Amino acid sequence: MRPTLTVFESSPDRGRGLARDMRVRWALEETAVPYDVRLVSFDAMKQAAHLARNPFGQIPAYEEGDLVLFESGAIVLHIAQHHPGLLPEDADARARAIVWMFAALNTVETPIVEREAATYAERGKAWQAEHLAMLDARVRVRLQALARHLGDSAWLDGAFSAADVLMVLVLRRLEGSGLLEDFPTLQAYIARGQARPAYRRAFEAQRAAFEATRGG
Ligand code: GTB
Repeated sequence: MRPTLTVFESSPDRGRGLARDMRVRWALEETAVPYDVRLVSFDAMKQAAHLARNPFGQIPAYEEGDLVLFESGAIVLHIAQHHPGLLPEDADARARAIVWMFAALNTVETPIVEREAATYAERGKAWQAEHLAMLDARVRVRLQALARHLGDSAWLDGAFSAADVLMVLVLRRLEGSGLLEDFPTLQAYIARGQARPAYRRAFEAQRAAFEATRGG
């Protein structure tokens, strides 16, 4: 059953692959699953038809026959559980990969998103610089631990997995922040992910969608 992925009609990241549909696109490319795309406008995202797909009125949403899923991490896990290539066969190794999927979304992404929100929501506020310094420090603690864990390894736990799909894209959210520059291990890790052919295909697909909708 060919799945349909619902994504921004016009992504605010302007085709930089930072919106959360990129995780799902990358997972589908890694597992060689062809898919269709539905584009939704910001208005349509809050209408009943899309709320039936995602109760929070957000992207991504994923449909496969009668199955309708939201939450990018859960969608990536679903794809990884049903197609070979993104989770190890060995039960313990599979459990560890799933641990790292949660770590990417709960332990690493959370302070990164909090920091990102403060950069625009608190713009112009007297306390922003002090608050950002505190949030930067929290992100650095996570980056230090992650870099220590990775060490000389290519991927988070043995072979490339769905956890790496999530972690590489979570880390990409720090682009432009200046925080990654102190962590060459993590910069090399991100570059390894971006060099994968499946990543390139996913990136080009989301960029083409953005270019098409802006008339370019
Ligand atoms: N936990 C959910 C998941 O993982 O699926 C979060 C989904 C989510 O935040 N979706 C965002 C959304 O739909 C898009 S990805 N926002 C619209 C709304 O809430 O009304 C977040 C995102 C948006 C833009 C950029 N950017 O411009 O760089 C990066 C990331």
